[in-house]
Amino acid sequence: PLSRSLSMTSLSGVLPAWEEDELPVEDLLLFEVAWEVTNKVGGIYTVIQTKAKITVDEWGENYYMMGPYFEQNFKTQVEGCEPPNPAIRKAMDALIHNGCQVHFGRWLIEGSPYVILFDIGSAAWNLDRWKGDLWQTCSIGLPYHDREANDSLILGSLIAWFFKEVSWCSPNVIGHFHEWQAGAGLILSRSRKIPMATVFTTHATLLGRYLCAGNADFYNNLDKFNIDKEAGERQIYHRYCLERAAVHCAHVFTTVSQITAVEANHMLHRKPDVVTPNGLNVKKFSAMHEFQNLHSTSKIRIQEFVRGHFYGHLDFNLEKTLFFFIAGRYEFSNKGADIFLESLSRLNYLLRVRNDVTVVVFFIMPAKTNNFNVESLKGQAVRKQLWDTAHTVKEKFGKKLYDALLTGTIPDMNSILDRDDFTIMKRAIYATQRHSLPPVTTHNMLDDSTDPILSNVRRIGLFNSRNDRVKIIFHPEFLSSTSPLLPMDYEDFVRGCNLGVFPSYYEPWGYTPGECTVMGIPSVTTNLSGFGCFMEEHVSDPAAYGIYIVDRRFRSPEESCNQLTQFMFSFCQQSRRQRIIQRNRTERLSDLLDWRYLGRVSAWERENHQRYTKSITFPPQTEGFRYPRPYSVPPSPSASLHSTPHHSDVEDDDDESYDEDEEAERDRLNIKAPFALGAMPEGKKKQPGESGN
Ligand code: G6P
Ligand code: 1S3
Repeated sequence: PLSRSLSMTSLSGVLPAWEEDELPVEDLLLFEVAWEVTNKVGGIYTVIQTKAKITVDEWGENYYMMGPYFEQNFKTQVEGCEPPNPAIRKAMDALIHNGCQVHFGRWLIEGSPYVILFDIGSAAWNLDRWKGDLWQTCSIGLPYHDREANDSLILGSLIAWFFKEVSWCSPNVIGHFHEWQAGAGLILSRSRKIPMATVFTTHATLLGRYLCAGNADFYNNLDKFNIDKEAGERQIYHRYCLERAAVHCAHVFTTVSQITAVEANHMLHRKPDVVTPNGLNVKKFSAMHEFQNLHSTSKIRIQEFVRGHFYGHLDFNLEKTLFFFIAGRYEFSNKGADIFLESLSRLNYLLRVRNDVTVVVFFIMPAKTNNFNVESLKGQAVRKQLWDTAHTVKEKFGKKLYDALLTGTIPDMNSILDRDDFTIMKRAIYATQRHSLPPVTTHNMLDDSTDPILSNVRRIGLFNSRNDRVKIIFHPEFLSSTSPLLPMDYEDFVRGCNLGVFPSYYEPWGYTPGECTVMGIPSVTTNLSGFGCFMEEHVSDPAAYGIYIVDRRFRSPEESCNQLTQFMFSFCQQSRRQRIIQRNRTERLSDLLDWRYLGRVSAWERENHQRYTKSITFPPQTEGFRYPRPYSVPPSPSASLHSTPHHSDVEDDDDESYDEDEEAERDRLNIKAPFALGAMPEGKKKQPGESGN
């Protein structure tokens, strides 16, 4: 398996020729190029970071990631070292001797991959010359004011230069470039006829993102857009040209989902050769209940935060409170925050008239802020003070009780606390009085009046008032365990929530629901996201597994909103026991999202084995397997609450004796062809709704 059916002969002046001879992996160098190497901006960071371990396991010292150098990132995430390969040392030296800074080290993530980072600032003096080169080569001009495009050209020029140097010593080079910011490196490498194999992966098309954010009816008009005109009107024509040129220069073009493959065909005029769904680095626990325990521990921490945030207004029962959240890049309509808010206002109405559940909804989307607001910080301080007071009084009470018991007496409970103790407690309670509602946002927003989330909250009137059953907390910053307000990292936070809600309109893949799945947390996604389509294809009854797929493709926004409201309302009607069963099922899908499985069908295997050999047809990667409907779901939906674990009329919230592992095991055994890594079962594809029983 460690060989590649690929061989390249460098023919000066022409593109590399490929033969069928086997080349062992030891003779190949694989470089993965992305703007987000050691640099977290969005989803691509998650792709390369989670894939690192499995790639290093296979490619060892022959795998390198390349990206821009940022001093702070390097200092905090990279351990500098010497390159083990003399060809790389030599190529780096060639750049360094010409005044460009290049840094080498191991990225301190799982797998510790080697990284080569190029200092853009140190090479910026070449910008005008390199712009000229780009123009001469492919007639793409970059305007001076687009810093991002200029930086991507500097990075691309450095990388193409580096590849040229490497190719003198090591002829078998593969370059995998992600997204348009890395595209210039590919274009220049190809135009300079550097003998190397190239792959370009798009994680979203520039035009798709812009058109959707502008509220275009995108999917119904894919073939009707005048793409040059649209790009020009949005002042991204030069970026679009870089993207399209990279797509057409690459030997292999890939994307992350079928839906984006269709989009790319229309927006970039090339059909991707292969679709490579995004995976995760899944860690399995030996016992089922371990991840349930983690949910419980993290939930307690979120409850603590909520106690502080709602001080003085804590008239809802935290035991009957569910935590929902949405997280990601702040693209209000692309990420579906618009229909989410609308559905929340409808859910609020339904819960007020029909249910005693409260839902606290977190919006974790970074926006421009001027730090935390005083009211939010005060809330946590008040909670801490109440905790300290309770603790002091408890200590005093305990000591007096202990002394009394030592003397063989039971103390008079009415006099065990003195007047001072009561004074302290009364003062603590007085401190919890507030004259304003608990804040919707945790930070001082710079664009408060025009912010889309806040504007919509004002429109629907969800201000955290006492009679609202849906409460909103907008945290416009990514989470961090060092935050003074909500000191949790993202993973712990997700584990503590009950439902992730990601009703995206534009989502080439969508890591957020996948991350929920591998942690056993149910989520809402859509049939316009790569993840949602992937789940629809591979799971017979996704909702039974805690994957609710909103139809945003064939329904109107109003209907989608109603469907989302219904999903959330049904979720609120589940008992604790039902939620536990559902979490077990959700977690069981994690194998499907494991890189160890998805990596097997990655572009590399296909490209190297097929593209340049005789066979260039790409069969669908995961066809042949479909998760059956769980055994414990009654075969007819009419017999149960639709798509939720079997419904019991008995309120069993406190039934902690329920053996969830046993039920999970029964469901697992029912999957006749267990989804074993490396052994993809063949077989008839099940039709939607077909029972696995
Ligand atoms: C886990 C824990 C249980 C806890 C439950 C809360 O399953 O093992 O002890 O009661 O989480 O679940 P909930 O859905 O109410 O957050
Ligand atoms: C993109 O990041 P985004 O959130 O801007 O790439 C991700 C990784 O492939 C993908 O999951 C996401 O849908 C895209 O949008």
